[in-house]
Amino acid sequence: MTTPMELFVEEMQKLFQPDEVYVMDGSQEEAERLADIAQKSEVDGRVVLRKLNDKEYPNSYYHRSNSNDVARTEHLTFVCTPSETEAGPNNNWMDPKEAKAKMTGFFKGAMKGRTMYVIPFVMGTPKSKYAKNCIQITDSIYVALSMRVMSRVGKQAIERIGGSSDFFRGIHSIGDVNPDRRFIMHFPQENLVMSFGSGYGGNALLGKKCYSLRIASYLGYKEGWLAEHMIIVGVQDPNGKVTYFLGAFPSACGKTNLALLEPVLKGYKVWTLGDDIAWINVGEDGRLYAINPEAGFFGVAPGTGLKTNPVMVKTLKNDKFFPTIFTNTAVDNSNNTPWWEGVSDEVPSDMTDWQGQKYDKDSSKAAAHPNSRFTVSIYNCPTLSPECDNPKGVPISGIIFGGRRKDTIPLVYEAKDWNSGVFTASIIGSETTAASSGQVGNVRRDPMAMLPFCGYNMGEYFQHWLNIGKKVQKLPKIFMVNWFRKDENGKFMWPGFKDNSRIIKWMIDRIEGKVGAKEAEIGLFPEENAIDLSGLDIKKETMEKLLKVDKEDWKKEVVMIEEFYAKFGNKMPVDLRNHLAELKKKLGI
Ligand code: GTP
Ligand code: SPV
Ligand code: MN
Repeated sequence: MTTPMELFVEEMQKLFQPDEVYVMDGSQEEAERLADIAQKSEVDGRVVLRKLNDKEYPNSYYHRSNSNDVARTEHLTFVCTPSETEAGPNNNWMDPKEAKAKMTGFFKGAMKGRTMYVIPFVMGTPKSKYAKNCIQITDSIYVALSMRVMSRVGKQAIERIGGSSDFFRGIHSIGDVNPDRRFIMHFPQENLVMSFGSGYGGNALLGKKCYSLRIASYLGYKEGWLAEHMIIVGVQDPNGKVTYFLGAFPSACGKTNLALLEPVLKGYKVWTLGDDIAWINVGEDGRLYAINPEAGFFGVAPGTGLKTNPVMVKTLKNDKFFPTIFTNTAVDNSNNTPWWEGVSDEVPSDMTDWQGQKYDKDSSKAAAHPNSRFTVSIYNCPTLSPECDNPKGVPISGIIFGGRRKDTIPLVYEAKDWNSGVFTASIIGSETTAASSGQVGNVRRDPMAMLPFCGYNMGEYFQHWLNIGKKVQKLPKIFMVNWFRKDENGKFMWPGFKDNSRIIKWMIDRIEGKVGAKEAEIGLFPEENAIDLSGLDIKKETMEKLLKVDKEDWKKEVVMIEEFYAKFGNKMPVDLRNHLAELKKKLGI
C-alpha cells in the first residue's frame, strides 16, 4: 500500500521533474556529504558553500545569496483562504485556486537538471504531544542543510507520520531567483505552503515563519493554543529560583539578544529555550506552557559581539552540531573568518563584502548586509536550559512585549491585567528593520510582533488571545518594554543588552509581589528606585525621560492606533475598543 507521504513525494517528482530525488535521514554523515556537494556546486552563479576557518569557527560555512534575495518579502507573501475576510486586512490575499494555478505553473519542470530534496522534519521535540510533523520539498541544498539545523530532520518524522495524511506539506523551489516570479503562498485550511523564487530564510525554510507561525497560528486558533513570534527564557535569581518568560519583539528588535542574555546583576542567570517562536498551550494545571518548535537560531549577525552578546559568540564557535552557516556577512580574507559590523572594533583591512566585492575600508557602506545572519544549532548554546526538551514545555509567569521606538514608548511598564495586556500588545508600533525588504525606520503597527506572521484575520486573533485568558487559571503578568528610546542627539538613552537584566529583575519582583507600582495613563510603572541601577552610570533625568509618558506623543500614537483598529471593523473585539476609548479619556482626547 502506498502511504499519503509516498504519494505526495511521487506527485512532487512528476511536477518538478528533477534528475534525482533524495530523502534526508538527518544524520551528521549525511550533512557532511551534502556540505561537500554544496562546496562543489554553483547555484545562481555562485558556489553554494565555502568552508570557513575551522579553528576560529568549527563546522562553519559561508553562503552568499543573490543581492535581490536578502530578506523576507512581505509584499510577495499571501494567505490564500477561501474568503478574503478570513485572511484579514493584515494579510495579502489570493484566491486559493488562482494561487495554486500560478504556483503550479512556476513549479512545472522547475527541477530539471537538479536534485529534489525531500526533508521529513518535526517541529518541536519529537516526544512532545505539541510537536508537529512536516515534509518540505526543495531544490536548494542550502535550504536542506539549514533545515537540519533549524528543525528535527530525519527518520523520527517519517515514523511519526506513518500512514497518516496529517502532515504539513511545504513545497519550495528556488527557481531562477527572479523577484517577478517570487511568491510565498499559504493555504492554512490545507496545511500547505508553496514558495518559489527565493532561497532566503523566512521565504524558504518553510518550517519557520511559514509553518510554525502563519499556518500554526491558524491551527492554534482552531485548536485552542497560540503560535507566537516569541523567545522563551528561564531567569534564575540568586536563590536559584527560575522564572519563565516569553518575549515578543518584531523582527530584528532584540529577541535573540534577550534570549541569550548574560545579566549584569550578580547571581542572576538566563537559561535559553528559544529565540524566535513559541507554541503556547494551556497545561493540565491551568497554567500556560511554552515549547520552542525550532532547534536552531537564524540570528541577525550585525551587532553581535563579545560586548553585546558573548553567549552567541560562544555558540557560534562551538563545534557540537554540524553545520553552522553564515549568510551575507563579509569575509576577512586574512584568516577566512566571517565579519560583520559589531563583531570587532577594528575593521580588517583585507575584506570581501557581502556582495563579493573587495571592501573599501574608507567607504561609508556596510561590509555585511544589515540582515546578514547565522544559522546555528540551539544545542551549541552554552546557556541552553536543561528544560529545553521537556515535552510539556515550561510554565510561563511573565510575557514581555516590545518594539523599536525612538520616542513615545517608555522603557518599561506593566499591564494591569490580562485583557489590558492584550490591548497593550495589540497597539504595538515599531520601526521597520532590514529583516523585511522595503524601507527601514518607518513606524508601523505590529501587534504582538505578529503583523507579518498571523495566518488569519487579526481581529479574530485578538479575540483568541482574550479567550485564552479565560481558560488560564494562573495568568502571567504582561509587560511592555522599549530598549530603543533616543535622546535629542539621536543616541540610545538606555544601554540595553546585558543591562536589560535590570528590567527583568523588576519584572520578577512584580511577579513575586515584592514591589509596588505607580499607575499612569497607559499602565503600571516602577516606583522610585525599584529598578536596580547599581554599577550603572545613568543620570536620574535620563531615567525619568526613559519612563516618561508624553501626552502629546501619545495623542499622535492614538491616531495611528485608531486607524489600524478601524481596518478590522466589527472583527475588532469590543473589549479592546473599550480599552482604547478608556485610554483616550485618560489622555484627555
Ligand atoms: P529576528 O530574528 O528578525 O526575529 O530578530 P530578533 O528580534 O531576534 O533581533 P536581534 O536580537 O537579533 O536584534 C536585532 C538588532 O537589534 C541587532 O543589531 C542587535 O544588536 C540590536 N539589539 C538587540 N538588543 C538591543 C538592545 O537592548 N539595545 C540596542 N540598542 N540594540 C539592541
Ligand atoms: C524574522 O524576520 O523575524 C526572522 C528572520 O526571524 S526570517 O526567518 O527570515 O523570517
Ligand atoms: Mn523572527
